[in-house]
Amino acid sequence: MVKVGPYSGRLVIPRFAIALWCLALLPAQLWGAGILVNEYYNGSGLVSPGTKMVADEYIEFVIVQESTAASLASLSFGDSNEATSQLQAVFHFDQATLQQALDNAHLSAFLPGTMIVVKGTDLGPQSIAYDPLNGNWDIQLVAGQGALGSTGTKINGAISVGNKGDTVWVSSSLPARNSDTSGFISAIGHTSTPGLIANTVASVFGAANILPTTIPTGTAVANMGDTTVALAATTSPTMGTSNGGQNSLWIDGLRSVGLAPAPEPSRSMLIFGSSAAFIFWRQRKGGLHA
Ligand SMILES: [Ca+2]
Ligand SMILES: [Ca+2]
Repeated sequence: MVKVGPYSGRLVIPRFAIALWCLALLPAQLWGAGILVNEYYNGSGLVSPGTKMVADEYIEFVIVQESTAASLASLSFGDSNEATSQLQAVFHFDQATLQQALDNAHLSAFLPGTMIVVKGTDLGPQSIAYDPLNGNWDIQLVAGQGALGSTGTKINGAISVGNKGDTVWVSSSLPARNSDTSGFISAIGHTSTPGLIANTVASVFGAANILPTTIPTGTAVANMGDTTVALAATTSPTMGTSNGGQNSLWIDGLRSVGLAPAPEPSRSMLIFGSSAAFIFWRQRKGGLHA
């Protein structure tokens, strides 16, 4: 990467080398997409045929950096068993559905502050009328339609939030086995008796990412904070909208950055700045891998 210029004799460091060095500082998980688990709801229903998800439950994600349909579709997400000892369901977003939402909005990527809901069949039809430039920031995918079970893994369960415990996660890679958390980029959960997965989430992302309690049906676990997670159990779920308090202030802030009419170089700097803040937060949490 470093060479001596043939004519001047000065030490020349090619610009691409500097760029590569900067990019090498970015964790691999940040390349594809930036997305965090923001809330999940514990219902009492059954799994509808063909959906692999309890019909009255949902998971809510928030996008924290611009993400294309392809990058989001390359991720895996799911839950754990009630004992939080192993992964239970493994899902992925359907790329064509995400692309349709982007086409509806005339955008090439989902903007920071966008919310993606994956829900059971009892919670209304799928909604991909995405239009953040006019205030419509959420899309809602029905399990079995815009969000699909990943059959390429040996883990083939249904998303079913447990009363005793659960963890909901996003991974940059398809888990190789039901204990594989190596690709996790975000996870939250609840349990008073943590198993392997909950313990790993607490050690990688911070103890605050596991709410130390059981929850009854009809209860959501919601992040009331920002990238510094502050979980609360609530009987007032907010499917597809921010969770109030600091969570809403943070997401409003993400949206204002995403909509800022900045020229391209400034916009890149903003994105780099949010990435750097995200990395700092991840490093403060104690690392990326289990
Ligand atoms: Ca449940
Ligand atoms: Ca919410």
